[in-house]
Amino acid sequence: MTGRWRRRAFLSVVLGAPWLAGVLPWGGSAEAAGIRVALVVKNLGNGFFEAARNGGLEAARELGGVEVIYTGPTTPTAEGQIEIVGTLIAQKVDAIVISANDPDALVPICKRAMNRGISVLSFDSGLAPAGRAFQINASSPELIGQKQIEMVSQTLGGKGEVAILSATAQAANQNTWIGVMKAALATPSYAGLSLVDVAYGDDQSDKSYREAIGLLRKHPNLKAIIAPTTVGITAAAKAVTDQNLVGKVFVTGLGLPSEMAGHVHTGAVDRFAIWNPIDLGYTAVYAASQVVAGKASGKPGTAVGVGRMGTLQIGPSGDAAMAQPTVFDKSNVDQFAKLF
Ligand code: RAM
Repeated sequence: MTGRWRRRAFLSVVLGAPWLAGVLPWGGSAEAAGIRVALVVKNLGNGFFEAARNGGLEAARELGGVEVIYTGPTTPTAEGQIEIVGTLIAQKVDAIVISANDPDALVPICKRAMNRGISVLSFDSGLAPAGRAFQINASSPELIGQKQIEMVSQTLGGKGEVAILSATAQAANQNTWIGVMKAALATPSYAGLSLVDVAYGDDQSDKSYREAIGLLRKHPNLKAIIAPTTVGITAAAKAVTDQNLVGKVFVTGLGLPSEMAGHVHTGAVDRFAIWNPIDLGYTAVYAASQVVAGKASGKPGTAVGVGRMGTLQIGPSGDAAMAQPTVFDKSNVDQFAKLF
């Protein structure tokens, strides 16, 4: 038991009340027992992570006594995150919840954090098991990958050339989904679709846009771009629109209804999918707080209570998955665009 853990255990005994739930016996500020949870995202300025931050803040408000430090590099690099984690170690935060820009490069610094008694979890884009207690996946990686092939097949009537426009080449989440997509494309159900290219826009709008234009020029028979990233899908839809290819080339993948509604209405996007990023951030901060408080071990095969999201089951390999991705089209995009 580390010093911090001892202190927490001691506090919970002394207070004799569920202090994590923000109910302090003297009715004072919960800050006295404050847990500091750092939410380290791939990069700042990404609407997906901003929605996750809002969910994290909601969990902190609900729990009381939890402070969320929302941080990340300006561009999605492992180096930027390594520097940030180093600073968080020096600041002695209680937990680090990270969407990693590289599953392996972050492991040594995250191990150092754990050795100093900091709870480390990954969410969204996972860290290799050696670098964290467990990984929270928004949904099952298989479902996310398959859903994108199912969508493109529905839009194209099962036929045509498709290309993938991804985030960074090291992103564990996108790489897992691409692996599932390739496997699905190799099955007889999708024999009419051919994957002609995979490009990387690094979750930067300008680079994603340039890469999308590059795909359109390089593959004159391209029928669809699948972008498994909220940044990439927006840039690809804009590229298709600017090139006057709406109706000829369709864009699909993972997007935020708030960013995609316009493109769905113009027809650049027929359908796309996503899970609720607010719920993901809420779950991540809630789970981390529970581990810090000693209310959950975070060990494989155990469960963590996550407030309004119920219970997170940690699988045998230390991975926990949340809900199914939802598909959005003209019928429901406006309704959800108000939320995320
Ligand atoms: C981008 C990021 C994030 C991913 C979403 C779908 O915002 O790459 O990691 O989960 O897209």
